[in-house]
Order: sequence, then C-alpha cells, then structure tokens
Amino acid sequence: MKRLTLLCAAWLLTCVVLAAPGVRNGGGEDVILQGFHWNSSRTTPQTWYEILKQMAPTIGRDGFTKIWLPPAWVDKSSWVDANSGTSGGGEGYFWHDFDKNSNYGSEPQLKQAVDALSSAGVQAVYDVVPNHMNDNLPGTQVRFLRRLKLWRTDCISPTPASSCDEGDPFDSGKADLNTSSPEVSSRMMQEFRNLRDNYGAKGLRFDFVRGYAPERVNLWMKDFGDQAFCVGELWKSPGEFPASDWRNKASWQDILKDWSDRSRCAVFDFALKERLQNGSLAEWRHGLSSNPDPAWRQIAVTFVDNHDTGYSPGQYGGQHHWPVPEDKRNIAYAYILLSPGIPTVYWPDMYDWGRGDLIRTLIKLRKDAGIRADSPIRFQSHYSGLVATINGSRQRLLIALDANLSMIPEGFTQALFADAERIRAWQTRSAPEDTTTTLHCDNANPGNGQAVYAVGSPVELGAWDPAHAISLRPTAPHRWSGAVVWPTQQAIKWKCVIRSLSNVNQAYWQKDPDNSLITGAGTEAVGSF
Ligand code: 7SA
Ligand code: CA
Repeated sequence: MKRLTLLCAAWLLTCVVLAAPGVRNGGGEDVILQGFHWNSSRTTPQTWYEILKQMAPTIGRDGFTKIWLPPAWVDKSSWVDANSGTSGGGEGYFWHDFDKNSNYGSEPQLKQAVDALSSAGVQAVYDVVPNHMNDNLPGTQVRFLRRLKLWRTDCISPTPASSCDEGDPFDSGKADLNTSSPEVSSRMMQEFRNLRDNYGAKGLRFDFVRGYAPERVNLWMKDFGDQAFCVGELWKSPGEFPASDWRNKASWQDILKDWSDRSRCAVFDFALKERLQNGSLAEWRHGLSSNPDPAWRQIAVTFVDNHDTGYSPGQYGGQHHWPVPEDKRNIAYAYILLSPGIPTVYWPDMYDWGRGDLIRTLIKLRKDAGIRADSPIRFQSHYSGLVATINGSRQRLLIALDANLSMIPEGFTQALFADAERIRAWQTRSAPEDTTTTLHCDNANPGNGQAVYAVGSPVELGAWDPAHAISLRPTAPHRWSGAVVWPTQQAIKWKCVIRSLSNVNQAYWQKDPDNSLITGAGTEAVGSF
C-alpha cells in the first residue's frame, strides 16, 4: 500500500510541475533568425516575401528553427527627420490596418513565404505592434471609433492620459491605442488568432512592450496559445523609469525578469546588449543569459544587433542607434551562439556581410553539444578575455574569446578556431553533471605580498599554468581553502602554490608528488607544503 501511495504522490507532483505556468520560451532549444532589416520593405525588384520564399531552404539548412518576421500589417506612413536628414516609413511599425498587402509584399506572397519556411522546418514568429497605429490613415479591417476612449488622446482631458494607457506613449502618444479598452484588447486578440490560424504564426514578437501592460500580453497569449512562443521588446534603461519607480534603481536584468514574470514571455536580453556595448569581454557574463539562476537564463533571447540598433544594407545604412563595433561582432556571435539563452542572428550578419560561414559553424557546434536556454555556464575568471565552460545535454564546451588560455586541459578536443584564433572552442564527448570540491592547502606560510593558490590539470585550475591558478583564502591557521565547481568523475591532478600577488611568475610550488583526486568522490581534498 505504502509503495502505491508513494507512486501516486510522485505522479501528482509531476502533474503539478508540468501544469505550473512556465515561461513561453519555445522550449529553449531554438536558434532564431531575425528575418528582415530596416530597409527590407524597400527591396527591389523582388519583394521581401519573395526573397524569404527563395531563401527558405537555405535558412532551414543553416540551422534556424524560428524566423522573426517584420510586422505584416500595412503601413503607408512616411516621415522625414530634418535634423538627421533621414526619412522612412512603411516598415510596419506605423501600420493603419490589418491588411497583409504591405511594403514587404502581397498577402499571397506572405503565405507562400511562410509555407516555404515551414516546409524547411522554420517556424514563423510575427512582429506585432499593439501599442499604437497610424491615426491619420483609415483602415478597413480596423475601425476604432473615437467615441469609446479607444485612444490615449481621448482621455487626456479632462481625465489624465494614464487612465487610457497601460504604459508609455510612443512619441507624443497621439497614435497610442488604449490597450485596456475591451474593444481594442479583443480586436487585437482576434487578429493574433487570425495570424495563427491563417498565416502560420507559431509565436509573436511584441513591439514596444513599455507601452502597455505585461499582464495584457499574458492575457493575449493565453488566447493565442498558452504554450506558444512569445518575446517582448523591452528597451528601456533603468534611468528612463520615474525616480519613484523601483526600476529606476534596479538592474537591466531585474527589469527584464519582472516583465517576463508578469507576461510569462521571453524577453530580448538588453542587459547583455548593454554589456556588449559598454562592458569588457569579462563583463559579458552579466547579461540575463548567463545569470547563475536557470530560471533567468531561460527567458533571455540574446542578440548582437537588430533593425534598430544595428546597421542595415541600403539607405542611410539603416538606423544604427546602438551598433556593436565591427571588431567585436564575431566574438559576440560566438558568445551568444555557444552560451545559454535563445540566440537571435540578425539577417545582414548572416546573408549580407559575410559572416554566414562562421555563424553556421557556431550553430552546428551549439546543436551538437545540446546547448539549451538554461544550460549551466561557468566562467573561468582567472583568465583574461572570456573563458567559460558550458554543459550541453550531449557535450561540454570550453570557449576562449580573446583569452590568454595557452595549455589545453585534458579531455577536450579542438572544435573551432576562428577569427585569427580570437575565437577558440573545445568539446568533450560527454557532459557530466557538475560537482563542487573544496580544496585545502595546509602548512601554508605565505610572506607579505604573497598568497596561496591551487593550480592543476583542469581548466578550472589553470591547466597547470600558475598565472591562471585559482586563489584560496585563509580558513584556519596555516590552512588556505577554496571551492571549485567542475564536472564529476574526472581524474584531477593539482598542487598548492604560493605566488606573489604582483608577479605571477614568482611561485613556490608544493613538493612532488601531485595531489590527485576523482571529482565527486568526496567534497574536499587536502594538499600540503
Ligand atoms: O540611443 C540608443 C541607446 O543608447 C544607449 O547608450 C539608448 C540606451 O538607453 C543607451 O544606454 O536607447 C534609447 O533609445 C532607443 C531608440 O530610440 C529607445 C530606448 O528606449 C532608449 O533607451 O528605444 C525606443 O525606440 C525604439 C525605436 C523602439 C523601442 O521599443 C523604444 O523603447 N523599438 C521598437 C518600436 C518602434 C515603434 O513601433 C519601432 O520604431 C522600432 O523599429 C521597434 O523595434 O505618435 C504620432 C506621431 C508623433 O507623435 C510624432 O511626433 C511624429 O514624428 C508620429 C510621428 N512619429 C514618427 C517618428 O518620429 C519617426 O521616427 C513615426 C510615425 O515614424 C518614425 O518612427 C519610427 C521609429 O523611428 C523606428 O525606430 C517607427 C515608426 O515608423 O518605427 C521604428
Ligand atoms: Ca501606450
């Protein structure tokens, strides 16, 4: 009887876990292609949808599992910015109707492109823009009557605008829709269902999510498909929140995780983007995609650039609001494609600017290793540049980006050397679980300006290079200790070493023989001078 009770309890627990409303991140094994750039709506003589249909087999073969399509709704806006001397409009972000005959091509061409992509194993994620619409041009499928407070501006006087907008205004807010109005919200829901049922939409990219409530996105997604993929574009730095708002003092990661928790959607990793732009290589680890908590890693849709931040082929070079510099683009793609999170590749980087071979190789390496959105990543910060191990479901990867890692640890085979060896990756056959071992060095008497380190065969201990040994700290008289996280069941050799704090080459080694251990066999190991 007892055994039966246990089985039932386990079954119930499994049900609860499975039923728990998880984040709609597509399962965490996707590689996404941003299937357009800023000038894609202006391509000639072919329409963009014709190009997508033609490229569909290539896109599938290159390893992409999802494609982010531009907004499908017709946009006949046009604007000139006298200050910057630029102009634009028609890209879909100032749409006036749900009509799918847009500057990207005709409705039949859209359907043919999506069918071709689906046949190539690539799912369509549609970009949707519920925050605002062009209030100057009449639509036929969308007729919001101004009398029902359907627009933000209808509520500005005498009631405050906030009563008609669940978030920020786009520009002046004149074009903002009141997404909390039942008529607006249900009309959007109807259109999302239409994209799903008649246009092959397997997921949605929500534009300008700062402009409406995350809970609204959750409501729409419950109707569109509670397990379908969704990703929000929350591009809003902490400083853009009012001083009274907790997010004004929070990190980019906290702001993104809060939005994802409330919408239950994945989110573009602007925390990583900010580090790519402003941080050193060693600080790229502070993106959402490398957070120590897998629940944070798994919501991160990583990218190097997109149609706003990056350059685009064609007029004005696109928008390039915040581009990653040319000399960092290859290592940035190596990082997002071999790391946790859900990587997104920007179309021109893949198909216009000649880094397609590198990206194709990186995608294959990612898939062979079984790297997922929540895969564990461990940074080996005792090297320069970026050195990390990533535990895929099938292989363990070691990556070294612009790093001074010279000796390669046992068990790894070379997988990729690229970009003048600024990108190096090795793989192991299996990806065992990690385990933690505390190392102790006894009879240690470091002098002034000296400290005690552990050095040894694995990359975690500097691959026998004292310059990359890990530092220990005093935990008892003449005992220095430190914890190391590494794969279990590995035969390790190591030594205690006293090293000068100022000169890495001045090292006093523990006498032979090496200390040796099998990781996971115990929780600690002792060496002695
Ligand atoms: O500056 C870059 C970063 O530097 C870093 O050092 C900073 C970062 O914080 C800093 O650390 O990032 C800042 O700047 C970003 C870019 O502006 C901001 C970000 O919040 C801020 O921190 O990102 C915002 O702007 C992006 C373009 C948005 C983000 O969601 C938003 O947060 N991206 C998405 C949203 C839209 C709009 O749907 C799209 O915009 C993007 O492609 C999409 O990805 O309302 C009626 C009306 C009047 O009010 C106006 O006066 C009138 O002029 C209409 C007219 N507005 C026109 C615009 O002036 C014109 O530019 C409009 C009709 O057309 C154009 O708007 C374009 C927009 O320029 C373009 O980017 C829009 C519609 O066609 O489509 C695109
Ligand atoms: Ca709004």
